[in-house]
Amino acid sequence: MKVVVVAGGVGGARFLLGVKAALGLPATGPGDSEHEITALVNTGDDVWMHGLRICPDLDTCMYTLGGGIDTGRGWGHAGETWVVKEELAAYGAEPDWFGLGDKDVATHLIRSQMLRAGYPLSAVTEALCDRWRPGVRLLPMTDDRVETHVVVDDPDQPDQRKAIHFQEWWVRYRAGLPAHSIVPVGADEAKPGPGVLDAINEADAVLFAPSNPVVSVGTVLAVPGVREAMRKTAAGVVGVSPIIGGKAVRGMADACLTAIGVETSAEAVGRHYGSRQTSGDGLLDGWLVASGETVHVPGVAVRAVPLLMTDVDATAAMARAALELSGVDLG
Ligand code: FO1
Repeated sequence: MKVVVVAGGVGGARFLLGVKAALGLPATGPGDSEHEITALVNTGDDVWMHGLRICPDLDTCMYTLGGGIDTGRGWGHAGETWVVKEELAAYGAEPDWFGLGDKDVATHLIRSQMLRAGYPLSAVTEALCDRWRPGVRLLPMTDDRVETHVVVDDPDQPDQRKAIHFQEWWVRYRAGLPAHSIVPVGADEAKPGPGVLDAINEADAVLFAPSNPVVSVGTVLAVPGVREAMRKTAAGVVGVSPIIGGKAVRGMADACLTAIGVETSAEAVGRHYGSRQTSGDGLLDGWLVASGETVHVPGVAVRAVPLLMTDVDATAAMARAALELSGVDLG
């Protein structure tokens, strides 16, 4: 079976563990030849820091699916140390608010070296995955540079606005500065990465992970050509709500939804993605919401199931429900 999952960082990676388990694969480690799971991963969070190219969502998926993630944080290596970060701070090197782990630095050194040698991000990701064996094909949404920026009131000059990189808004300010707008800079000129459109066209099912609908799923959908392929594919397209009981499960999806004028509710996000059948630009055939919620999205089949990814079994049940709602036969 060919399953495509649109994913961001922590939520997307955890969901992918469940998709593997739902298809009878071990959650971490290599897959098998019977199933092909492809993750279309957001690269709008990517950032140059200290001369290194950091790709948080790709790395979070790679480490999580490869069994190397720090499960408490949800990002970065297990058993991480921070000596390089401390040494950089001792030099007064900015930024000092970003957690650059020593083991993580090796990943960024390999990636930065390959990028500087002219390899596209997709080839770099493939090379890194040779080591981590995630059992899922991790495809950057694009090989072109797209970086999400957030327009906020300038903390130093309150009557001025400024655009800061998503990572600064997310990590330094914990999304605490109200976002006037969120812009995936470069998206309009970006081309889908190698394999992205083919994966969507050839899929048996396309799932939106319960990732941030704005800065993760939304950014992948902002790459020209991706939405059109989603609307055209023969696969059923099903999303999983990242909002339960009117609250974002983790991260700051609410701050992002507010920035684009969407209410923080499963119903509003479902309507935001829209119906593929009955609207001109909608994408969903199905929408998975949390048990007990009554959600109506015109033109979209809604199902309520437990949505907390408390462990792999719970996530596998969610993934199975999403796959069934997409119309595939899990046997
Ligand atoms: N998130 C934080 O909240 N604090 C950090 O210091 C931090 C460092 C970091 C380093 C590498 C990496 O791959 C991810 C990192 N993240 C950190 C997570 C990251 O900012 C977010 O997970 C994604 O950008 C949003 O999905």
